[in-house]
Amino acid sequence: MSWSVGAVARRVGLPAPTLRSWDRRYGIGPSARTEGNHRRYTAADIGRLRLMSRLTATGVPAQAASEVVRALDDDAVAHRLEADAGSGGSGGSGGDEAGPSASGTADAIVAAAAALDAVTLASLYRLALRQWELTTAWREVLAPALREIGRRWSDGSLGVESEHLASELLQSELRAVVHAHRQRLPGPPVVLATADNEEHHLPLLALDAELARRGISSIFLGSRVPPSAMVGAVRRARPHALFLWASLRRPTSEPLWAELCPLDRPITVVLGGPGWPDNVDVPDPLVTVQRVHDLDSAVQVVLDEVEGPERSSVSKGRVV
Ligand code: B12
Repeated sequence: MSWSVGAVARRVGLPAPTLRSWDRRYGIGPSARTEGNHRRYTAADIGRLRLMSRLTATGVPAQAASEVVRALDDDAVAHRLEADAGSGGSGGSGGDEAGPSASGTADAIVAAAAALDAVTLASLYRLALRQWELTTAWREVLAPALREIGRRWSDGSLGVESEHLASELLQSELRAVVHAHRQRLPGPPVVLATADNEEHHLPLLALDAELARRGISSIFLGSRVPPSAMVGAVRRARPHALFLWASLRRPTSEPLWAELCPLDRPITVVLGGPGWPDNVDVPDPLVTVQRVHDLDSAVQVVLDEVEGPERSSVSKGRVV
């Protein structure tokens, strides 16, 4: 079954000239024409128009939106529309009435990464960071998209170049948040670093961005930080806390503690990421180790450290 442009315009609530223009300019059009060259839209074509309409309604430029829509197959478009309908036909978790769903935005990010579409990717990241609180955007959109990109890379359906592009552009957007809020503040900061063998640092950057937004100063050392440099920074900056990220599994005998200890003053070491073992014993009573499992709790632990927390439930030198 297929429909004329006028009938489709009424169904999707868009003017017929817009539909013709999307077809001519962006290739989002009907898959068939009559013998007289009139447009005939199928149900799948209409699904694409609806998705295009939702993306453009939330501020994604038409060109970028069309590239996302074209990168998805019919099933992915239908899945994305169903997910939106299931979440009330609009924003999903955290979205507004007219906005896209979190899962749909994550799908679009993965599709744009697969298509190596830098413009769309950057628009989608900005859209997510504008539409949701940063921690919600990370939890509901960005981290799920990254996990899916990682999954597709490991099953061979997506090249590592897509993973690099997705992470490079996300770094730029998160750094823009940091720069927009960075200010010189009194008091010892928080030092953020990854383990020495670790290139993954996007979660660390997300934490840095959220701390900057909340007016907490930090020293962001980034990835692959040699233990001696990390310890040098801790001794000089005298931070409230040291946050360490590890995506990759850490060695059974952790070399970091030998460098860090002994210390001359108490410090809380906050460990995040799947690379850390469940039980960590740091051989120094001045070190309190806290293990966190998501961005929200990482922010909370750092805030507690900076603002003078109730620490009675925390025992020294052990994971809490
Ligand atoms: C982006 C990425 C890269 C980028 C990193 C760019 C950068 N500057 O960060 C590049 C391309 C450089 C890269 C390189 C590599 N990568 Co990589 N990468 C990823 C990817 C897609 C996202 C990483 C990320 O940011 N994850 C963070 C969040 C999104 O995911 P998560 O850790 O699973 O989140 C869990 C928790 O940590 C928590 N959480 C989520 N967010 C936050 C935030 C905070 C603050 C806290 C506390 C908790 C928290 O919730 C989740 C549930 O438990 C992951 C896929 C994945 N699943 O993570 C692979 C992944 C981590 N990479 C992997 C691999 C194997 C590599 C390489 C070894 C590949 C290679 N052969 O070269 C190298 C490693 C180089 C090195 N020495 O570090 C594997 C790791 C497998 C393993 N456990 O050992 C993964 C899991 C991909 C896969 N499915 O196999 N990678």
